[in-house]
Amino acid sequence: MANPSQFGFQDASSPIMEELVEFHDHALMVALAICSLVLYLLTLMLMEKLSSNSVDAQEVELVWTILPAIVLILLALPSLQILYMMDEIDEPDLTLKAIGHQWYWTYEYTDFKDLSFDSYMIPTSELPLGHFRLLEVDHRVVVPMESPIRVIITAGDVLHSWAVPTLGVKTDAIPGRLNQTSFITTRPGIFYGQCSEICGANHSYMPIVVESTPLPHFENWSSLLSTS
Ligand SMILES: [Cu+2]
Repeated sequence: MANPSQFGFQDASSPIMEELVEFHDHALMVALAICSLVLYLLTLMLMEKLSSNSVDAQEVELVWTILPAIVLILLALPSLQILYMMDEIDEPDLTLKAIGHQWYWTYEYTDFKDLSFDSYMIPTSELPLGHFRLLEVDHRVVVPMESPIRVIITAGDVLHSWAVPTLGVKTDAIPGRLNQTSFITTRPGIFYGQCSEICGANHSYMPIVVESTPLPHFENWSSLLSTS
């Protein structure tokens, strides 16, 4: 989860998020190079005496047309690559259905034991010491780690958005429409997210908690849940 006054992304817990963090760093390096060049030219212009002997400068015009084009290609290509990678969903081990409601999430494991439960935020007054305010829920989404998970996302009333930053997932939940996304968790852990579409008065009070566990733990959890 995010630290107070954190500067940058959370550590990646899925391959897609690793790519996204890398792309973010790459884009920032391009921006740094551009800023340095512009700053250098600005100082140069302030230092030098102004002259206007460059009325006809074909070469420099050619350079400052082609160079930005190359920079744009350097940004667009990796961006498109990640976009298509995020779109790819092949052979998921598990399909999870997330339904946004005012103001809680309902989860259904429709292809696995037909599990279904609601996930409400734990109010601050009932929060155990050391737990995270506005982030903990009564029923976490438990998924097996290192398995491809498909998430089908929809809403029961208004627009919501199912987002878990450390997994690189953010998909709108739209009433009457099924949106699809997927992720693989690379390590066991508890990953926090929040509804990311302004959905009403209690928009801040419908967090998402994904718990990634080894497969035997997941099977334990699911058999406990299906018997209760
Ligand atoms: Cu919402």
